[in-house]
Amino acid sequence: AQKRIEVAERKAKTSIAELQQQPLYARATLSLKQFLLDDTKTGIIAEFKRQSPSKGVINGTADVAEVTSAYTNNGASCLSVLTDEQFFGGSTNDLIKARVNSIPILRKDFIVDEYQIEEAKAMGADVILLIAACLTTDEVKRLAAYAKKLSLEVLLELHDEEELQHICDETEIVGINNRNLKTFEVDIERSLRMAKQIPDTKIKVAESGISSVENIQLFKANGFRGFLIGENFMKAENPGKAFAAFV
Ligand code: IGP
Repeated sequence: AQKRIEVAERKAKTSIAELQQQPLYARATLSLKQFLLDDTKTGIIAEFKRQSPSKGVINGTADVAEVTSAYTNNGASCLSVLTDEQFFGGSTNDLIKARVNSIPILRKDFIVDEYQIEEAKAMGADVILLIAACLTTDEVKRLAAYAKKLSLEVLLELHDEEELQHICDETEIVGINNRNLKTFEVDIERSLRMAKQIPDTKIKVAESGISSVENIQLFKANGFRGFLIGENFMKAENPGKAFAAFV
């Protein structure tokens, strides 16, 4: 299957050899899969997101180390940190600062090549996001295999039925984005329908627009193990406190 969204290539500043020398590159990564399969944990992937194309500025003052530490101490199973600057106001530094925590971290970005996977490893990420809409099926296979070689796991993100073809042996964790990438509309029913078409061997993650414990119960009842939540926490002045009150 073909990709449907074109992502502009970025200029590489640092060589791969230099990335591999960075202090966090050699650390032992954590397994998101393991954290999501642990029934004693919440399954919540708590996101640090300053702004978004649909909402504009969500939180202009939150401190990344403070917020991600509060997420972690109150039971998040994983952290998601936006590193895309152009649309989400994130940065490599945000992820490095979140690395004070000992739970898996997802590098949330538009990954289209191996260089960005090397970068993810160098900044201390454990998991990379591969968005089906930005990639061909062959690219997903190739990039997922590359991530595995670096001991990184992959969250493959789908947002409609046509993208189910992007699931492959190399992608063990599959996210369904409840938010339509073009209209920004949230449709949970569509996600539940799609989930039925994903093999049971895959770990399913529900993404976006989750704002209640009832939402999570519904996803759980439909076989989901992970719940990616950003805005619901970030829109609060103190996102860590909002997380603590939620769980
Ligand atoms: C979080 P929300 O609605 O809880 O803030 O959503 C996350 O799913 C969303 O930020 C997201 C995203 C993405 C951002 C999902 N897929 C791809 C950037 C790129």
